[in-house]
Amino acid sequence: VLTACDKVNVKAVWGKVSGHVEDYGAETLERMFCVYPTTKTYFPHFDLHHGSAQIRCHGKKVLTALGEAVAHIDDFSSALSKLSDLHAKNLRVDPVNFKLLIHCFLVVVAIHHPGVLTPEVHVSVDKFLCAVASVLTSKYR
Ligand code: ZNH
Repeated sequence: VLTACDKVNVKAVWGKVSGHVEDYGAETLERMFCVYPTTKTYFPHFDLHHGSAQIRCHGKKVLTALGEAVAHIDDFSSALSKLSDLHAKNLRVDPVNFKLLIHCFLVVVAIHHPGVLTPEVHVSVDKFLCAVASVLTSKYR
């Protein structure tokens, strides 16, 4: 459960991210595909080379969706309901992959904003992202 303090921390971090959703989204995906190559199996139809327009576009979509969740932080499961249906019914992404994406995103934030992810803030953002992932994987069965 996110505390009031977690919510403040998540919103503060999002304030740093929101102006860079395409860049940070693309970096997150590129890092995930490089470090955890099995994640590439979900994107056989994508050009996965550095600078790929498809990666940039998809990265922007993913981070924009996270931004929606931040904007509705008190009720993000309804805000993400359609996306949850899509991941459960069409995409069927193995839940382990969400951890990998979350990790890569945190690394990208830490690189661009050293000092922002204090241990306390890191915990809050990780809690939030894990909660989002559990919504996106909640309709699998
Ligand atoms: Zn996902 C899609 C979000 C995770 C895989 N996604 C998607 C989209 C979005 C998202 C927004 C778009 C939709 C439409 O179009 O409508 N994701 C997301 C988020 C997350 C995720 C927020 C976390 C947190 N995913 C994920 C993972 C994976 C994935 C982990 C694997 C690895 N997705 C995916 C795919 C798709 C998507 C494959 C489809 C793409 C295309 O375009 O085709």
